[in-house]
Amino acid sequence: MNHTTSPATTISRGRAAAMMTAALALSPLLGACGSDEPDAVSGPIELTAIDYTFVDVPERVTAGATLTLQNDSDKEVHEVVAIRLPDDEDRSVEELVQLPPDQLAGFFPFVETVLVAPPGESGFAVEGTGALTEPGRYALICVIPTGADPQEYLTAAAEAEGGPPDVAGGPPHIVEGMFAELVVE
Ligand SMILES: [Cu+2]
Repeated sequence: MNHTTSPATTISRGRAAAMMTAALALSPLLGACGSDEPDAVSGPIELTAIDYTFVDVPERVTAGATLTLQNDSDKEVHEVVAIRLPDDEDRSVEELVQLPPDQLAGFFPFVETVLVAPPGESGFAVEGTGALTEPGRYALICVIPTGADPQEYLTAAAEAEGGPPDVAGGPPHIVEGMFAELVVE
């Protein structure tokens, strides 16, 4: 984001200083009462996929919020696999995506929804409806092989009927950093 053309730069220095003072005065209050956490977003949660991360992932959403996925890559197909992590799982998503593939696969029964989006297009649900209905902590991951041919992937995914598509490619996009974490309340 380019801040150099922000309207804030046109605010007079005196006004900016006054706003800064007000913000500083408020911050101890916010910290003291614990209300500095962002409010939960009710959705739709419009995620954007780029090579190789998710953009605009809120920290907290309300139960029932629906995910959408826009793929802004011009070459890679992307997905968002939303996994409702077990309550006794306390490792971060960053730790979980480093597990060996067979251990990571142990979380696939907890998949709530999967959206897939071809390059430059909006996504569609291949599992669930996009809605995150159950409160808890979620991992959002993309495990599509790096460099996979989009059309080949989509064809293989349709043939696999919910199983993992068998296509040529490099490591899954989680290895490139394509994962995120959010809380449904
Ligand atoms: Cu991806």
